[in-house]
Amino acid sequence: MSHTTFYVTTPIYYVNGDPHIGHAYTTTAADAITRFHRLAGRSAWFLTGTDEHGQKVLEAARARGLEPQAHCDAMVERWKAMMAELGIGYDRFMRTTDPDHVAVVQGALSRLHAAGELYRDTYTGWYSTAAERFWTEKDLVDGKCPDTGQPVVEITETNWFFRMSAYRDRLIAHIEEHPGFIRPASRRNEILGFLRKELGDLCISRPKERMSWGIELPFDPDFVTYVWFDALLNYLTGAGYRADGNFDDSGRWPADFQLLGKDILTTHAVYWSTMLMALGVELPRALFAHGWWTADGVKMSKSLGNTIDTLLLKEAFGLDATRYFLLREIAFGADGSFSYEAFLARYNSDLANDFGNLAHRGLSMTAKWLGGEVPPIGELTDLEQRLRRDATVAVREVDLHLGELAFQKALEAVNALVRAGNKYIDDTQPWALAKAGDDARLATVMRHVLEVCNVAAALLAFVMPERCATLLERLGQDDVGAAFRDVRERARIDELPLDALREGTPIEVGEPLFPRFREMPGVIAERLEPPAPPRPAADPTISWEDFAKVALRAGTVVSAEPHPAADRLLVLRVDIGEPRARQIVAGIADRFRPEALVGRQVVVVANLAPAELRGVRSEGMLLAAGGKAVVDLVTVDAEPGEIIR
Ligand code: ME8
Repeated sequence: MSHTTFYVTTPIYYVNGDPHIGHAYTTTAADAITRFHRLAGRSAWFLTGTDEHGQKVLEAARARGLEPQAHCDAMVERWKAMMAELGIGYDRFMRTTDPDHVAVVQGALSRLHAAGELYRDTYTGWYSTAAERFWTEKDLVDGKCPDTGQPVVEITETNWFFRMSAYRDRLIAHIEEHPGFIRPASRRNEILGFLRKELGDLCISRPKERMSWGIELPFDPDFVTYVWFDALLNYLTGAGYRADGNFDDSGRWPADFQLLGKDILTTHAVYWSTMLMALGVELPRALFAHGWWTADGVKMSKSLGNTIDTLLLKEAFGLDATRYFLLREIAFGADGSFSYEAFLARYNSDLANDFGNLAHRGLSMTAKWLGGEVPPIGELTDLEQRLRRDATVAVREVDLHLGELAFQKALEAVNALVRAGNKYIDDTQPWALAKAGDDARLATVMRHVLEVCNVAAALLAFVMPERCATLLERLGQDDVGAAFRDVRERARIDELPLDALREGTPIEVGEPLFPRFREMPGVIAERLEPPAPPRPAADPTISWEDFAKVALRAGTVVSAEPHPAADRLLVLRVDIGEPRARQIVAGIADRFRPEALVGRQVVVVANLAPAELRGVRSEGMLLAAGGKAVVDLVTVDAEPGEIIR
């Protein structure tokens, strides 16, 4: 079977609570990249869904006094509603309780059992319900689950195990030979480090007497399948893999991109990959682990209840702006802290002032002075030549960055073109041309403005499907895909993307696409606290030479733990691109839990003289916002060691 369809997946979400911005984030990213490929004319398939078995969901059902299936049926509607509200065009919404998936899981288990990949054993370990997994004693942090910080219980029981350890060397080799397999690159070393330490076998069952909400093991009816083993296989069910181990002819597998939060990279990179190896199925082309949306430096999560409701954002700012913000605000791969103020600022700058303004200026001036039709192009000056080059660059950059799922950079590239379009209006002053009666030049200028709108709308449609379709329609383009392909084709073969509109086509002005917000929309303002007190007076100035003495470097936190002797301090190890990670003692324990910091990209003052802080050596300092009380750490999306100025 050959791979013919671009296939992208999101994690399947636990139905133990309501969806929030984190789930909306991964799902929107997957939707956007799928739309991009579809607009480009490629066959694409997008899988998302819900993870319904296991203890966590069972407990949520009990808490509501419902049978688990009834609980799941009700919760799934909320998840589907969130996705519908965000314009998510999935091809299948997988539920792990779907009969075809249950058959795939049981088929896979039977084959692994027959092949000797599974064995029965008695085992003692620390079980975390929150993470749905066992930990060894040494994994625990302060006696709690290292992933979630929640309590664990010691359990001894007989279970079925998968010989995962046998695949360790093969997996290490695969990761080393396929640099694009684990992305972004910074995460690859994390997984390799994990694998090089030690890899045990994986417990893949739960005794029914303790937890019966799961898929029964086909060869031992006393057990159900471990929720992760069941859940990961959903990606194969969605790819047309059948219970007998063969694929249908849809050509989806291997997946092009499997998107996930960095919290579940190990389960994917290690459990999933080794499961596939044991099943004799090719590994996906890329696992992309994105960062976390945080609140006050802590990951937003259902269990902590510190989440943002994406539907509120949509209600206040609209569907397109919400999708745009999610993908534009933070680099896909890095963490980012959410604030409504940042949302408002981003909306007003990129969408109201730049994109919306360009469209409104272009359409209304053409209606006012040129009879409301796409005008002809006359002689070109350097200004038009430059704009044409800018447009070609924007199209190419979007393509390039999306190959790496660098949504932020792709959107920045379009925004640069939009800003160039607005500057072009300022430079050419169409109002002066109209006044002087220079119709030929006015036509050329307005045509270029409309053409920039066309390119920007075509390029942004994968993120902002509604408003971009509206803008294209106003320009006389009723097929978004055709407009998109035309612009790309023109950029590819060096025919200029600014000659795409048809002269004489009527245009329509309409209402502004992104009206400016002078203040926070009411539905959000009601939830916010009173404004912070004004900032202190200006700081004294220093010379450039003084500033240049400070060596700032990008770093990644590789470990974090409480200081042995001071509650306010944490002891971090930070990779700043040197052979050995720096040990840095930071007074941030009031603000951050240690486990929330691992993987975080920070800025380090690298040439600060080392000091002992309450008996622990500190070899540098992290940059943070906030005076006495730390509000957030300064974050940077760059490789460890990168110079910061
Ligand atoms: O882990 N920031 O489900 P889950 C960014 N069922 N993304 C976030 C986020 C945040 N603060 N919070 C959640 C599970 N996410 C398993 C997966 S897959 C075979 C099984 C997103 O409901 C992110 O994609 O806990 C993360 O990986 C996922 O939601 C976890 O969802």
